[in-house]
Amino acid sequence: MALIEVKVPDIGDFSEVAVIELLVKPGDTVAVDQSLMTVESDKASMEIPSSHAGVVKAFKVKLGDKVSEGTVVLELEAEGAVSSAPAPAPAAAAAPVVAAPVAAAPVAVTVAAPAATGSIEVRVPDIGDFKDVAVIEVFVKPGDLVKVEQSLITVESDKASMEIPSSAAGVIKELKVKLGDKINIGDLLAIVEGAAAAGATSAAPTPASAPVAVAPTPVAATAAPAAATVSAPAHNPTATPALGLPHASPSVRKFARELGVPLAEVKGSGAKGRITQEDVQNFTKSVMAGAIQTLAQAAKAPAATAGSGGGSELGLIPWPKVDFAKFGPIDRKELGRIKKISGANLLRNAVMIPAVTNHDDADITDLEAFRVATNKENEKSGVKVTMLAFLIKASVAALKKFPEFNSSLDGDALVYKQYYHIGFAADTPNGLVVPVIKDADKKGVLQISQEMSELAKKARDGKLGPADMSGATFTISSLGGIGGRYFTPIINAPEVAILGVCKSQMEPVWDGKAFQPRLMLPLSLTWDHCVIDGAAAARFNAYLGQILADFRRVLL
Ligand code: CAO
Repeated sequence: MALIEVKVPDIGDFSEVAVIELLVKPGDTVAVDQSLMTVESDKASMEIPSSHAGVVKAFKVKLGDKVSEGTVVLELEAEGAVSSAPAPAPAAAAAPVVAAPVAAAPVAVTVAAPAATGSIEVRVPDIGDFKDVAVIEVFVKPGDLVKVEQSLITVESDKASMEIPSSAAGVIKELKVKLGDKINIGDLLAIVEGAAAAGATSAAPTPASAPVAVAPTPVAATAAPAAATVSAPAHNPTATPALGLPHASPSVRKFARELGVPLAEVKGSGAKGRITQEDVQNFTKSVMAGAIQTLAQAAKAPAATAGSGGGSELGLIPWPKVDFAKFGPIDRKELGRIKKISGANLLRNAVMIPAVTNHDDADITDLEAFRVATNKENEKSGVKVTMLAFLIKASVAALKKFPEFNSSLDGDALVYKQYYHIGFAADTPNGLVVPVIKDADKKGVLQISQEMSELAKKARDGKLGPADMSGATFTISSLGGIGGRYFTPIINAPEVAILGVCKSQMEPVWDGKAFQPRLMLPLSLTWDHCVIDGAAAARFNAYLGQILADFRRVLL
């Protein structure tokens, strides 16, 4: 495979532009024309495309580096030396390859003209290679007073965007374009009723004409630079719309538009507050989370409103947006896949289930002694009997006695399951997962212990498959090996209850005559009040406690 040097293509008048965003990383497979990085000057931002398809071997520049036409930006192990660049010989293995630019430098546009009065046609100037570019923003309306160089519209291709300025001063009489229109060089944009001090007139696409009056201002990744460029000039105080443009690359702007995300509401986490694709994704997620909450509220609305005639809207204030870095150093780390998935599930379950938690204590003095003795006897077998395995077995007995705890809601019906698959929460370096012991009612404590230890290892190694984690009818979350007294676990929908267990400890327990030292296990049972009543939950916990205190009760 040939090693190819990818260089900065002809980027027009721009030189020494800063690399502000790397869009690929070593090891990535890239296609011809795929954007590799974004560079930005004070007037434009543009994405540098790959001249070849292949695998990125190494970057030759880093964030903040200044590059110009011809700078080697990365090395590519080419899959096939097919270049989109106009010049280089396709077969030239190590030859420098220059990709076609994706964002044309602003090109001289308008011919300076004497002051004009009367109707003046403002046309699309020379916008380089771009054809059929879409109008994505319109800054002015008929009746507005515009100045020369004031931005009228923004156009955008998939790789760059730019503002088209007015070539004349005066009042907009007619606007000839609207959002979504595709425009080309020479197209009529507006009729301006010329003011006495009018500047250039026609936007004749004739760069040869010497005096350059107006150039389109690329705002590609722009915002901040565009604001500086377009609005800063003192003679152009009315070009305020450009000030509000969010700072984002063209592809991010396109991405946001496809999702219907208002960029103005997205907080950028990139350099100079630049909005990245991830910011747009995070914004979408936060909106979705809000929507789920509202849906949950809406689902409950009939009950809530029946008596009171109100309360159907959540009416929450927005999530606080805090610039944490203002208060001290921070380190931002994106959530992993498991955390994202479990977070979304936990949020839904927490919001949608009217959950109540009952706390109780179980006397496990004898059970623990039995467990320790069993482990001593079985030392050579390699299987360690765990308290959690006993809890699974005891829970099955309680689920059999109180079947609604082993059920799920399905619309208006309750589905009672005749099988007992018990999930157990496992803490892994990547987040919380819930492997499931299938048919726990048919298995002994030894077998459950062994399966649990295998599943827990698989969980830690990130090797659990969907089958290992599905079908649970009831879940146990044990923090017993870690500590704490009680907690309120969140139900793992569509289950209707979950048992939380904390660390057992010796406590003085009154036996009617004296305090006795007993090993007490804290239990926290969370249950869905749509399905289960408080009395049933108290009975479930009490029964569970009785079994744990004396496992012979399972036989009764
Ligand atoms: N009280 C006191 N000690 C306990 C105990 C309890 N309830 N449960 C376990 N222990 C002790 C054990 O005796 C063992 O001690 P030794 O090492 O001295 O023998 C130690 O804690 C570890 O126990 P274990 O090997 O039996 O493991 P476990 O069954 O407690 O836990 C697993 C296994 C997978 C559940 C656990 O590793 C885990 O991931 N727990 C966290 C679950 C979690 O995060 N829940 C919260 C979900 S909600 O966010």
